[in-house]
Amino acid sequence: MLKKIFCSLVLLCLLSFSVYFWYQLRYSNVTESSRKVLLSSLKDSQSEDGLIKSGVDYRGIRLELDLGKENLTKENETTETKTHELKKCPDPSPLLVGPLRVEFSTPVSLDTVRKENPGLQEGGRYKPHDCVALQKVALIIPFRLRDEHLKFWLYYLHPILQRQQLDYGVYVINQDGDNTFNRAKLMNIGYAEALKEYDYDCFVFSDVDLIPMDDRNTYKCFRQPRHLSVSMDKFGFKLPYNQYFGGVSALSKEQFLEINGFPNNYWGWGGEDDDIFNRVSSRGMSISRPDSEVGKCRMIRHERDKLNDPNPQRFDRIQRTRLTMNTDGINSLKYEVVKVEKDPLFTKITVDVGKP
Ligand code: UDH
Ligand code: NGS
Repeated sequence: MLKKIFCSLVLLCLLSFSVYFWYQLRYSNVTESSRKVLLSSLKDSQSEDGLIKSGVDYRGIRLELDLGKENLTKENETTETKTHELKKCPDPSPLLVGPLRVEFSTPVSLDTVRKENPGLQEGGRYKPHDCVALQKVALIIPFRLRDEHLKFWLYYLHPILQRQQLDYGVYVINQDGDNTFNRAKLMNIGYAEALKEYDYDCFVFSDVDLIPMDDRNTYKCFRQPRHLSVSMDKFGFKLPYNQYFGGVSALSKEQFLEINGFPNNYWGWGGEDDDIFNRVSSRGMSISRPDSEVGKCRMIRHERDKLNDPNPQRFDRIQRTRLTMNTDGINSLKYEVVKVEKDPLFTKITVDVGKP
């Protein structure tokens, strides 16, 4: 009898232990895997003071994770621990100096620019060492046959962007062949290609011949789409017209997607920037701008480019933005990458954009 009771007790104990272990194993796996799914499915979004990840978790509950504080999964622990120790970079950056002297009389060489910017990583990438940048910014330059201008752009902009403490990359989107130039389509391509490389949350689109004259004009994104080249020397340091959105502009990923990116069918000079302005205002957004002192910039003087004659269709097209913007944009973008070149100062992506 005693033996029977003893045996039943042992069996009961074994059973409870196995139930306990099974429960532990299952519970910890579910938590771990749900967290992984959650982290990878959350979308980036921007807050006033930096970046948060937000979305809906596996239970359908809305979450906002500040990645600066969030404990990440084990495989990320080693790389992320370093980031955890760093604080967010202050806003504005304490490294800014204000007004800058900008002139183009002495040519610069790429070698000099490379030597003067030893902190860059292959492809024109940079991030501050002692703090976590507030934004990850892709700088997109529509380009064809403007190598002299590009040297000045890199010479002036790299030190400025580093003082602005941005986590950034420079993408020169070079139109291949000798068809008519298409600035807006090249900028769409820049957006798509940069995102293949890094999780950028802000896109600054800059003409290659425009240089800011004050480093307080931060090349980052704001709550509203930003126009940065507001006070150009060639327009007497004034806006040529209120709706002007050409030269240099900055849109967050969300803002860019909200307007379906830029038009792909403006071939030749003019109007594509007005179309982008129309897209922004038709979505109820406004344009944010620095004041005319901080927004001063110089344009490198040049002749009209070949294969970029004024587009005779531009006036008709800008009348129809609201009708065309949902079907012509980042959702209809088609192109082919011909070549990708990595220089220490920039990533050059040569593309076939097709023809009109
Ligand atoms: N771009 C090129 N190559 C070209 C054409 C344009 O790289 O062949 C790029 C470049 O980044 C340029 C931008 O596209 O800054 C805008 O070019 P644009 O021609 O629309 O504007 P930009 O202000 O010149 O450079 C306007 C015509 C100037 C005529 C001056 C006559 N004295
Ligand atoms: C407007 C153009 C814009 C252009 C702006 C400034 O007239 O695309 O002039 O040009 N719009 C149309 O033609 C519809 S600029 O003086 O920089 O060459 O950006």
